[in-house]
Amino acid sequence: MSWNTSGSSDLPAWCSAVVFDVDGTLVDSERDGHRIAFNDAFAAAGLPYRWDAEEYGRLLRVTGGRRRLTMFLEGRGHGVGEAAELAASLHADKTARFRDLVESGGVPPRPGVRELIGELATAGVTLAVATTGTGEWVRPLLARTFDPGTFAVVVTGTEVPELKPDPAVYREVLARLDLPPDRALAVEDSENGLRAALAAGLRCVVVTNDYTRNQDFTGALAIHPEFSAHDGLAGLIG
Ligand code: XBP
Ligand code: MG
Repeated sequence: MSWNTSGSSDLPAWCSAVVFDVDGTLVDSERDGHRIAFNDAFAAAGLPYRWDAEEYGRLLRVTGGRRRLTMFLEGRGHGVGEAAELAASLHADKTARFRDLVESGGVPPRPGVRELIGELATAGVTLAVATTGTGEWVRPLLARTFDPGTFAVVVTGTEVPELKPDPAVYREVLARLDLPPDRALAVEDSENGLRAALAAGLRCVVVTNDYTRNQDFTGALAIHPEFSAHDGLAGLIG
């Protein structure tokens, strides 16, 4: 595998690879995507729970849909074992529903993302994905949103033992790229994602959204409110 050792004119020489988060970063998927699928799964199971947009924002502090469900159900008085079992079946149904939404084109990229990815690819930067999301919907989402072969490596929450803020997913990406952490830049939208990237030794740029705007991004290389606010590749870093 060969690396961009000289750097592009707009990116520093250390930046051989850019590793993107998915939820909230490549796509605005939470409030009008995952949340709706969770609520439809509750309804289909005959459960009275519904997550409004505000409550879902608080629940997002727990990464991973299945973990989020388990914690919520335990908080609603379901016993530990029962909550875990119910969370597993609800999450399987939710995943199928969200995958259907992805396949119908209902989860578009954030504005400016496709342009940025195109610029990075043209500059010879290796691209990868590190997400907590489930492989069953992540891979079809990437396939329908980006050109084939855009990402050299994709690691999902299905393939790692611990989810963000644990660094496992970033470590796995670096291992598969055979790249040291100081040669890669992470792009994240949340504090949990930033912590995961930093703990794995990557530099990290944060592009916030409505759910994450007020989180603590201490340690980020740069913080932006949107992708379209960037001035090309250099604007992403600085
Ligand atoms: C994303 C998540 C995921 C999604 C739902 O975090 O935590 O759980 O909310 O997807 P990040 P799944 O953007 O930091 O990777 O239901 O497939 O987990
Ligand atoms: Mg995210």
